[in-house]
Amino acid sequence: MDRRSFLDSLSRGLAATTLFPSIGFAQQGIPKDRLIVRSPRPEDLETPVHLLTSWITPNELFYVRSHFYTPSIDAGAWTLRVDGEVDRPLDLTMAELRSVPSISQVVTMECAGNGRAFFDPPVAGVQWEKGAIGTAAWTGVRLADLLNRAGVRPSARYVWLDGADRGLGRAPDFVRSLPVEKAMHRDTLLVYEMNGEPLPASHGFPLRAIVPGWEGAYSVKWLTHLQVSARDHDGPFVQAGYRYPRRPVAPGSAVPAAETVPLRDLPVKSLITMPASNAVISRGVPVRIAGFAWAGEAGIRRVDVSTDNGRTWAAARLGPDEARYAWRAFEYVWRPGGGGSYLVLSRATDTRGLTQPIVPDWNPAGYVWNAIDQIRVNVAV
Ligand SMILES: Nc1nc2c(c(=O)[nH]1)N[C@H]1C(S)=C(S)[C@@H](COP(=O)(O)O)O[C@H]1N2
Ligand SMILES: [Mo]
Repeated sequence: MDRRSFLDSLSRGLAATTLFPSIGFAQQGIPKDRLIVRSPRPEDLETPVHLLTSWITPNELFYVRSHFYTPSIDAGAWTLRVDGEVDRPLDLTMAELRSVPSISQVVTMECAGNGRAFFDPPVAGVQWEKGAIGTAAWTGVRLADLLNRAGVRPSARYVWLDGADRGLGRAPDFVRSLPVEKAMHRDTLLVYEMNGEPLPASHGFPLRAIVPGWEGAYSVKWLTHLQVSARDHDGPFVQAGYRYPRRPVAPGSAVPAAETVPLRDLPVKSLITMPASNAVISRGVPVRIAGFAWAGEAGIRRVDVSTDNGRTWAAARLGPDEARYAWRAFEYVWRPGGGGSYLVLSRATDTRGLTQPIVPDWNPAGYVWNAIDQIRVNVAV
């Protein structure tokens, strides 16, 4: 399937998109006026979950997580440097990248800190609730193709990814380190289009990584430098951030770095997007409960819904749209027995048989909250 028909095939629920000329300055910010501002600058914007109504998230509704200011990049002057443990270092222009046959993939991206606001005791960091997640069709090239062109040496163990953003004040640069096996995986991409448009500035124009199934911070934006290395990067975004306790810890405790391991793939999780929490529903009318479920590198086997505080569960119907690393829609039609206030729960199970916990493990940075989701619905008496 060529790229255009691939994108056309995704168009269900997505407004028509236009292909823009490929080379130019960073796109002006797309309007993000419907998002929740967790920080205006650097930009941390959360999607209100009731706006997540389609399998593909439109660009103007896609959450933004940036540690530092969005760099303004002239794509005509921009190059990507590939060096380190390689036989032939490369300097690639955007025109060279675009001359390679492109591939498109629908991938769900979620910030490791999504749901941080729900941890008890509370933890420091952006207080994301449920909407630091979205799904897009990403178009670009395989990272493995570039690495093979450069000739990765047997000594290589990691690929360090660096973007054009700079640490604020004395803050260190945002650099992430990807194990070479995941970097060489055919599904790991460097992309220049998001839902058929050039990458918007907030999402990494002109080029970003897409590391499918793994927590969002691996998908480095505004890429300028890939350094292949025999060792892990020693910066704080690798050695301190995005790490998780090796064993479950008492809530509130301090965990030394030596007792942590890097976060990688996302755990199984579901999200009810409809009805909105605290909605008031008329009596006697069936209620459509809908949302999405995802599980990092695994697929979704089932989603169950409970309308009686988890005493009983019923299988939801899974939606028609599927892609290896994309969330799956679910739907359940509920006929409330009578008026009153109800908790509606959703619980996903992945293809490995893993299911969502009632209470996720507390961890000092508040990562990967994946409790069974819940909303409250009030049925008119
Ligand atoms: N260069 C750079 N890349 C980055 C970040 C950043 O701050 N700088 N944030 C990361 C994090 S934490 C996440 S969750 C995703 C968010 O991508 P989005 O803003 O396109 O949603 O980008 C990742 N890539
Ligand atoms: Mo993130």
